[in-house]
Amino acid sequence: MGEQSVSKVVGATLAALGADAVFGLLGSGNAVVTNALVAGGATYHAARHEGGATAMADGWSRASGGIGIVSVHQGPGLTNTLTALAEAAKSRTPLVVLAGDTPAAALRSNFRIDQHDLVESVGAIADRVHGPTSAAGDAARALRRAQLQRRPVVLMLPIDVQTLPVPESARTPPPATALPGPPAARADAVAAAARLLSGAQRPLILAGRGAVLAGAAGQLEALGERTGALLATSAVAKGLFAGLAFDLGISGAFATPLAAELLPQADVVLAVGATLNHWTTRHGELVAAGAAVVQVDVEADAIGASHPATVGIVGDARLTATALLDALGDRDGDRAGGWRSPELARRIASRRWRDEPYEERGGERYVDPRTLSIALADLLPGDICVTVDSGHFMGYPSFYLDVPDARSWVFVNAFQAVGLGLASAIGAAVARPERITVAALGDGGTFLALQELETAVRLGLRLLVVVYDDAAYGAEVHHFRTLGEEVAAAQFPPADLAAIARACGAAGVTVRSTADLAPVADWIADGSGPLLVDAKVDPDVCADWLHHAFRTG
Ligand SMILES: Cc1ncc(C[n+]2csc(CCOP(=O)(O)OP(=O)(O)O)c2C)c(N)n1
Repeated sequence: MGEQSVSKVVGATLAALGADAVFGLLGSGNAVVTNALVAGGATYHAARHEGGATAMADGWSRASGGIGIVSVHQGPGLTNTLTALAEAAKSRTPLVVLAGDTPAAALRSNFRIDQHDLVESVGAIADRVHGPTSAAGDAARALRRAQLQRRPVVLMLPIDVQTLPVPESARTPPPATALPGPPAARADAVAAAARLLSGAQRPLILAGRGAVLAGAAGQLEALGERTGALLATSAVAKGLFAGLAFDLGISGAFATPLAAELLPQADVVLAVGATLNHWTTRHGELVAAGAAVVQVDVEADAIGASHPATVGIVGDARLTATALLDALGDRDGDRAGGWRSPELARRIASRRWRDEPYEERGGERYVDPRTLSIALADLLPGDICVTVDSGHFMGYPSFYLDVPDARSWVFVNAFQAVGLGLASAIGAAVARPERITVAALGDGGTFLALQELETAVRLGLRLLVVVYDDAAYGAEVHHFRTLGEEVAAAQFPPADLAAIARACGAAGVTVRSTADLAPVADWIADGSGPLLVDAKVDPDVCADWLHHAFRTG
């Protein structure tokens, strides 16, 4: 074997440990490590902006369950990742971000910033490659920390250290000690929760991102059957209970009227990997004041942080659900209680969002965003992935587009940053190239990420970009209008996004009525590469859910 530099050993180590998809933007500070990853068997996907690369790795990780790898240049290469990095940190997405760094002694380098404090300030873990003898172990540690702590780890690679030769004896990481398993719940807390659940008349299981990350769907479904509980998810965990008769869908601002009626009737709420924040509870309204709340979370800090918990269980969602099943088994034999009934199942099935009447808006110039979404849902196959950006429009895909499971729902809104949806969708599409990925965006979010249309085309992805185009930052317009503020600064002249898509090499279609969707049906049947649907929606339609969102307190 020829001489191996630190960069080569870091890339080779990550590849050997299973690094799969790498998203990045090349500079001198990350070129060698990236090439070493590829030489080791990983696949590199070039983005057009480091923020895009990071959001792609986030979307890829959410859809695949793997650890996403990002590769960026030092200084500006890293600062460009920050918004997407904050989203990934808040969403607990495991990523390893390889970032060049200025040499410790290069005090006057243009690229110099405090990279460590920068990334820690947005919730990522800062780590570094220390030198030739530790390089392999440093790389292995970054992967391990990302996996264990469910967060992005930024591994700094100082460019002077990168080129140092690694002695033969240090080219492989020290043997891995087995990863500690996820935390198991305390038996007394499980017993207390089981007592509450077995005494419940109307139990509810409310699952969040923690349940998705832990892969707890099956255990929670069994727990629902065992206790007669109704099921619901936070917005980010949509799809976890897809297809189940007693799934109420999303709890929170996006809850159906029937869900909003039933959720506050629960007398015991089992919140699993869901922090019961003001989005999920509609500022507390969806949890009855007298309801007992059992909260399960891997982090002790999360217990009771947003909503008081009667019983707190620090533990992994899947393991805790299994422990609860065991505890309930001992207590109750085969008797299932709860409020499940064929009649309730029928009501739930007949009161989905698409069954709720609305007054059609649109006319010659505009398509009603609800009608558009329902029509798209009817055209699309069942096995799709949906990614949702941030903005007023985001209720529509959340209401009307169904996904087969929670890993097919990429809801990038933990940081509430507009503009991450397109790149996240690209990452999700890379993870599952055989099926259609829908990127639901506003026009504002589309313009913030436009350069990645070229990436989607270059990668030949089956991506349906649906732009709810109201020629405005609609969420801001609707909010400030009610406050009597001037809104012109948030409004724009019409833009031909379909033409912009075509200029990037994608297909593009402008939609003002469902009749304009014929090319979309053709593309779904046998299209290749991305299609952008520029749906001109009425800028004056304001969704009810926005009133919940903008309430303070
Ligand atoms: C990066 C970022 N910039 C600004 C905001 C403030 N903001 C919240 S919603 C919104 C409008 C988004 O517009 P668009 O994507 O067109 O969706 P719409 O609200 O019109 O449906 C803006 C600018 C934000 N959340 N994130």
